[in-house]
Amino acid sequence: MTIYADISSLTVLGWQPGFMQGLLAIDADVQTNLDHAQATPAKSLRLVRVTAVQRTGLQVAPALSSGMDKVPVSGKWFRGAEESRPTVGDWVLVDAQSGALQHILPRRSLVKRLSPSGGGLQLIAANVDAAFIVTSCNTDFSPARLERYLSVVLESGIEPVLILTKSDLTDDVVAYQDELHAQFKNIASFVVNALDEASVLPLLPWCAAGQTIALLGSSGVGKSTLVNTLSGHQVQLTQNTREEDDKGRHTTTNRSLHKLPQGGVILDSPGMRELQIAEAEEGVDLLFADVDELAQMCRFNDCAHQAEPGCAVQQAVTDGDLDPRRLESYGKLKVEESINRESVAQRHSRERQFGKKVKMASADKHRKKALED
Ligand SMILES: Nc1nc2c(ncn2[C@@H]2O[C@H](COP(=O)(O)OP(=O)(O)O)[C@@H](O)[C@H]2O)c(=O)[nH]1
Ligand SMILES: [Mg+2]
Ligand SMILES: [Zn+2]
Repeated sequence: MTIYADISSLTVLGWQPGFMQGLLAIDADVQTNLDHAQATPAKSLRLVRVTAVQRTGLQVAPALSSGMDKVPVSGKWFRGAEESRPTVGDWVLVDAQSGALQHILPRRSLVKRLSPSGGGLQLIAANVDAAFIVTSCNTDFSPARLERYLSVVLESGIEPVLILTKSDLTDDVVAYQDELHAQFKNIASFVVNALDEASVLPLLPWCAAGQTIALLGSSGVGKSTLVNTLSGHQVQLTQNTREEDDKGRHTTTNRSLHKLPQGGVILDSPGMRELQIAEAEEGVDLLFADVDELAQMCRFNDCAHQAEPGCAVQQAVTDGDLDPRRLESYGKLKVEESINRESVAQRHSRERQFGKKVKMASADKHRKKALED
């Protein structure tokens, strides 16, 4: 088995030397598998990155030698747990001839949420180094909403950057800046005019070669505008120029990856109406590490930080050292996260049992058939 990869053309797509280990592990597996299956003809694999997920398959880069950049994904990839499915930003091995997906490399990070269409997880982006969490200087700005995005991003070890767009449309830039610093003092944040190149210059340090940035935020906050301004030309449709249908649907219907002139790549995504977190317990704890630290000093181990005597958390609120809004948000996210995590786990276990039944039924059929023959 040969894996074909032109590392120089992958570097401009965000390839980092750290991914090599995962590739070699797969390579070893492939060799072993082949040794045990002498009948399988040797094939070659291409290493590519998923740049968009479409209903009919994956868009990948660089294109295969046949010029093909859309590759089919067989149904078997959608049968297992959501995390074993390909998503934007994944490094994958595809059959050099047919383009069929063969392996997904181990990910360095993964952004996921509870699927809005019920039950399971939805993968948003893989192998992300930094997340631009975008909101605007208007009613979209909500610390509680930002905390949801932050939990998901911190969970995966991705560096968060908070971006408030539309600074040119408000007289209160300083008030927004102060609020950001007060609520998120340990997180990089910027108030920008996304339409203005000079205004987005402070974001360039995150856009260097080898870096992959994910854009997260509601629809209409200026994510695609940021992609265009950072790119120096229009690569993404924004809502100004959108081919809007009569329901006023968003322009960016798919997640997609774009190369930036600074060398990095940026993942645009459609706006999210809601971000329900799941499997983000560590992210929530990291975001509220200060509250957790206070909680260690409560008199009772099982303190609910309501009206218990000797509650260090409530004391901090009384002393003005802890914003009661953050305490409330922490509690809410903890509960939501654990309920959603539980429901995802239950769904997975149901699916596993169903999978087993299908396998057993099919084995039964084969056994019967063998007896009949
Ligand atoms: N004045 C101004 N308009 C902006 C800014 N950022 C985005 N817009 C406009 O807001 C609308 C939505 O932007 P778009 O990039 O499509 O949002 P997306 O849904 O997050 O991708 C478009 O009309 C943009 O031109 C900004 O900083 N200032
Ligand atoms: Mg957009
Ligand atoms: Zn307490």
